[in-house]
Amino acid sequence: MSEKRRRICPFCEATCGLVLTIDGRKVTRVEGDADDPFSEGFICPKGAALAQFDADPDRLRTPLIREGTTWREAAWDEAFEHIDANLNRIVEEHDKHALAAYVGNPVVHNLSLLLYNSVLLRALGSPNIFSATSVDQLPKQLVCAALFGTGLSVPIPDIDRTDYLLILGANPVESNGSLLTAPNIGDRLKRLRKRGGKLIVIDPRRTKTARLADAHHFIRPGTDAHFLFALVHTIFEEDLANLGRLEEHVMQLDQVRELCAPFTPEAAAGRCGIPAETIRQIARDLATSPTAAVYGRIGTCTQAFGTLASWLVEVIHVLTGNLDREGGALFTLPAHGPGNTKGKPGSGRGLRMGRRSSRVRNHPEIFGEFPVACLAEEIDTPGERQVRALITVAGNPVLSTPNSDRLDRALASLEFMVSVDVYLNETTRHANVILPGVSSLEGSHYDPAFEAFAIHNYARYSPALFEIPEGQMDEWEILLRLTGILSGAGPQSDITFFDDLVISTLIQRETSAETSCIHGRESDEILEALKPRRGPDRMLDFMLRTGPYGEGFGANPDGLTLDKVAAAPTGIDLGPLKPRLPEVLRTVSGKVELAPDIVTEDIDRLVEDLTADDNGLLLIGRRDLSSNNSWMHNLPTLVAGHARCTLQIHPDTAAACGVADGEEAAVTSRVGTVCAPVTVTDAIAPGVVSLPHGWGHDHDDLRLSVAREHAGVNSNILTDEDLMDVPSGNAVLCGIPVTVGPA
Ligand SMILES: Nc1nc2c(c(=O)[nH]1)N[C@H]1C(S)=C(S)[C@@H](COP(=O)(O)OP(=O)(O)OC[C@H]3O[C@@H](n4cnc5c(=O)[nH]c(N)nc54)[C@H](O)[C@@H]3O)O[C@H]1N2
Ligand SMILES: Nc1nc2c(c(=O)[nH]1)N[C@H]1C(S)=C(S)[C@@H](COP(=O)(O)OP(=O)(O)OC[C@H]3O[C@@H](n4cnc5c(=O)[nH]c(N)nc54)[C@H](O)[C@@H]3O)O[C@H]1N2
Ligand code: SF4
Ligand SMILES: [Mo]
Repeated sequence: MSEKRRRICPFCEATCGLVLTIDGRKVTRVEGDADDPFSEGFICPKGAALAQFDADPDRLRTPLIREGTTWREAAWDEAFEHIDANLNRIVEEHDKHALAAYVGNPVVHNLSLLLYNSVLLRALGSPNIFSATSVDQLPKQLVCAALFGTGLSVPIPDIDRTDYLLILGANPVESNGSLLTAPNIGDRLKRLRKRGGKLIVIDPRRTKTARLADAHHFIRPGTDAHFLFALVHTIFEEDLANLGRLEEHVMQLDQVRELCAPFTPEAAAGRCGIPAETIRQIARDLATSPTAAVYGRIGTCTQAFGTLASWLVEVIHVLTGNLDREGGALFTLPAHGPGNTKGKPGSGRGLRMGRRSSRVRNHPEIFGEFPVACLAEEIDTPGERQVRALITVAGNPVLSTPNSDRLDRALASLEFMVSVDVYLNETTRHANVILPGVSSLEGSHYDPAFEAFAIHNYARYSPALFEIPEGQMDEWEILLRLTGILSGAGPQSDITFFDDLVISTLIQRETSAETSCIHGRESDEILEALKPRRGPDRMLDFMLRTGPYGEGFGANPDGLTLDKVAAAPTGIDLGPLKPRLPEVLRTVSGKVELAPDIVTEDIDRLVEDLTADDNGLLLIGRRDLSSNNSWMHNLPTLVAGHARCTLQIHPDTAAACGVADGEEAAVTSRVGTVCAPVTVTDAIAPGVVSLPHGWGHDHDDLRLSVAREHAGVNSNILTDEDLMDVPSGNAVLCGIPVTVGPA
């Protein structure tokens, strides 16, 4: 007897609603949920492959302990005892500085990991915390924290209502959007144009998104900040700035006016390759359209001027009056109540960084982390406080971070490594113990992170579809067992004790906060009201009940609880985004601090770059609808058909380099060389080559039988750990100098 069950797709930020047909423990069909008002029935090949992931025989289900070059299945208790003995030995011989952690992207897509990861990291007791954030959105979050007070206060382009959308360095038709949860985005962009809106795309490739646009312009990789500064220059020069109601909420406008002086459209054009007259026209259109928004993502973040480019996006929103305006870019008000809904509305502590620095490169901490481009050197540079043990949680840094050959060697040299992961892959092969997560269908699902970046306020929950199989462990429990080990409670620590401690701490924080709806209440009473839930569901229920729409444990009886959200088949619609200024701000001044030092101090470097003499070949990446970073290549339908890991190159550039379509080319950077088959196409700018990341599954010792047949090459063998966006330390992954020739 088969039945249909609804489920939110866990794979990407679009969070599509799916309908799964299940027969016993088996998923027999996956479809888009036509009744989901948010995703409108949309599904992509990855969502459709959810059944394959669930059933993948290579997906790990038992802890593995490595003995030399072979792996042995182990009982959970033995695995934790092994970890306890080794981590404690290392901490005794050195101290907690010898420990490090790397947290990967799927943590944000997994409720258990998202809510309990910070508990583990606190218990680590070491400053050596790294994550995929610093090969991704860190510059944007840094800018938002500096301007608006928290790293989660990211203005979301209001694509369903805007009249003019400028997209740079993002290809949402292929990636389905990031820091922009807008399922079925291709149709949304088509509707934007149908209602008379304009779409402009700036990208070194003519992408699927560019093909939907009114205009597409090639840009020299890494020069978006020049282009955007020239837009700002034009807006001031032509007296087009019009802040409207923002005027009273914004400071340091005059500083921005002065800083943009060198960036005339002519000067920028020479560097970015977009004609000065085009730059002027885009500036005028942005300023004079009834509403407009700018969306910059991976291409504008993972580049040499990622912070400046991300900053200029927000400066343009401010100058054109589009920040916090319907049709412009607005702040969400998500149900789970993140930092910019807590504390005193309108002001706060603002951005704090640099409380510590990394040992080798002396890079300041941001949001409690060091840049992952510094991870290998922390392991392979001898000395006091050298990293000797690593915990990875849902991360594959060997394929996703710069100079991965060096990191691969560094991981092999560790004294001990633990991975919480679902595959034996390029990174986890270096672990001494792998602790397997469950299938995502065996846990409940909610997207606190992506609801905070959505174009509409929504609350959607999926209960676990299947029970956790005998002999497996939910990941929050795995993380609490590791927390026990790191806090000295031993390998057998009582999960319930730690879980109660975590929730009690959260409750106490709320009951003692003056602005909370449960201020002054007894903690025990709140704890009692959360029964019988435990783990992530209890935490989520608490967050929803104390969030901006929450029931407040009786204070607002019509408000949200997890029960209410769970009872709504396609979630609860909390309405379109609305203006939130000045309430959303958590800056010290209580204003939008438009020209913070951390940003403006980097402008000299950009001015210098304005006249840089750079004609060499530059490497960028790209994404494919059927792939997801490094870890979905073991699902047969996603690797079927044409090879995806090819080197795209313009015909003129190919001729100059002596390579031809279908042939192998050698690509060389300062740090490495890879060989990949060539795709010649005029959809990429001359002087630029593109290779997707996340491939290179060609080691003998991986348990990825399908991926190994479609190995591809690892583009991060070419990316360079010395190239960073200076203010944030984010890795440069777009615009790597390379040479190309026949293999
Ligand atoms: N050159 C280049 N490099 C890039 C990028 C680029 O554009 N160009 N993009 C960067 C970006 S944006 C990102 S986010 C990073 C991603 O970098 P990572 O997060 O390091 O890599 P992923 O490929 O997402 O690998 C995720 C890991 O989590 C495991 N996993 C998957 N699901 C689960 C689960 O439910 N539980 C557990 N425990 N494990 C799970 C997978 O097996 C895999 O080992 O890559 C970055 N690297
Ligand atoms: N199918 C699929 N979906 C995904 C992922 C995936 O791997 N596959 N990964 C997920 C993750 S972790 C993330 S962070 C998001 C990322 O989502 P997006 O930001 O949309 O990522 P990309 O598709 O890589 O698009 C980046 C674009 O920037 C362009 N570009 C490169 N360099 C520059 C530059 O210097 N300037 C400009 N203007 N453009 C440049 C590239 O050509 C590319 O088209 O996607 C998520 N969704
Ligand atoms: S776009 Fe695809 S992978 Fe992303 S949520 Fe929707 S179905 Fe899942
Ligand atoms: Mo990402």
